[in-house]
Amino acid sequence: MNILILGGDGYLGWPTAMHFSKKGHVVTVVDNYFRRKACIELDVEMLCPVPSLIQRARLWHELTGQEIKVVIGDLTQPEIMRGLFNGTTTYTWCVDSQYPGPPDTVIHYAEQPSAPFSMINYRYANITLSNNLLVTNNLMYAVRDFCCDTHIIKLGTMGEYGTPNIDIEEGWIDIEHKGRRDRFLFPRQASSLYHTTKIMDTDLLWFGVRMWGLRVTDLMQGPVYGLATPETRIDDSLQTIFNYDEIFGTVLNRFVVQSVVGYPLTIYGQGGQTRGYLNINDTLQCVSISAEKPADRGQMRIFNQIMETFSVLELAERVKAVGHQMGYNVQVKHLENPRKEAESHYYNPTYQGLIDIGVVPHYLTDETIAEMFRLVSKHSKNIRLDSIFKGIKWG
Ligand code: USQ
Repeated sequence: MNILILGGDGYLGWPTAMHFSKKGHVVTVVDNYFRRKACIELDVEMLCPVPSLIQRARLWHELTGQEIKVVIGDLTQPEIMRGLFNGTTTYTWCVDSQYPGPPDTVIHYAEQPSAPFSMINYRYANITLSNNLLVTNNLMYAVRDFCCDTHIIKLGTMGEYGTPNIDIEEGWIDIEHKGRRDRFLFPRQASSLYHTTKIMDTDLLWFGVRMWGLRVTDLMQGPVYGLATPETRIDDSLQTIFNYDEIFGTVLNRFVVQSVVGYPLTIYGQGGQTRGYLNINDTLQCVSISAEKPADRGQMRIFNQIMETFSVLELAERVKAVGHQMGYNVQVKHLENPRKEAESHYYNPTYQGLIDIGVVPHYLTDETIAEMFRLVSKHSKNIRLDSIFKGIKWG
């Protein structure tokens, strides 16, 4: 397949690019280094310095003989997006500069992915809104105008649903009202501006499916954990961007880093907040199988991309237990919750669709947590305590 990955420099984008490239697909990645620039602006750092996208693509080629074409560009500019579909793109780095044709599959990660970032103030809210909606709209129109058959795989988020007091279905719900029945998108009610943009993305693409018969898979992903995939293990310089700070770090990754440096685990409020989680390797599996088994033309296929659910307290207990076995003195601390969210709630999402198409879950084992400890501890000298908790208030 000819695969285009939007947001190819990120935590998930780069491992996804290597995953598809290793399987022999033609891969192009696009990124504007948003995350790297935002980390500098907000004075937070990644666990370790990661070579640029071009340097990693060059190394990947040296080590494997496979090419990942790189475009450094801002996809909110329609011309940059459209060039990838009509053959007028200029590669920033590649081995073979011949255009491989319009993509069979586009994997869309090119979004501002942090809920706390979106809640800092109106400026960061605007960056989130304009980036996420313009990139999605530019993608939708490029596909509509140049290759309606391209399969769009968009990363959505479980946070679109919020924490309703009813079971969460996979994207759709049948409603009977005054004796008549119809099928609708499951009610969404986000608790951050970032999550709200993801709802709007879903609405945009659903519009494109109804209007122009596009082919879309929307993956409602929960928080991801982990640092290593088979391809990042090939060489230290191929590792992925890994954040542990309050803005870009996700909770389990943060807890492992906190344990390694003896920082009490930052449980926000009561810790009863329950979410669906998945290993970074399962993100690759879900995206990969979705690409191999695409949605039909005119179908908006929605999967809940999680493998199991945990409360924050349960995660903290799991990390603490493994840390103690490994000789770390892990403490936990309940902090006043900087976010506005339910701390004790019903949560029962359905997540069968991806398993039905062939995904085999990697569950969170003690060994998985222990491996995270081992990988993080290699870089413990880089960990900055001051970026672990800044207390960005949402209320
Ligand atoms: N939490 C803590 N302590 C921390 C960090 C987080 O108690 O130090 C709590 C949060 O309050 C929240 C839960 O852990 O209740 C998850 O927080 P998170 O920061 O891991 O995840 P979230 O902000 O929801 O966002 C992340 C990704 C986002 C993705 C989302 C999936 O950054 O891109 O869309 O997970 S989901 O949460 O299902 O919406």
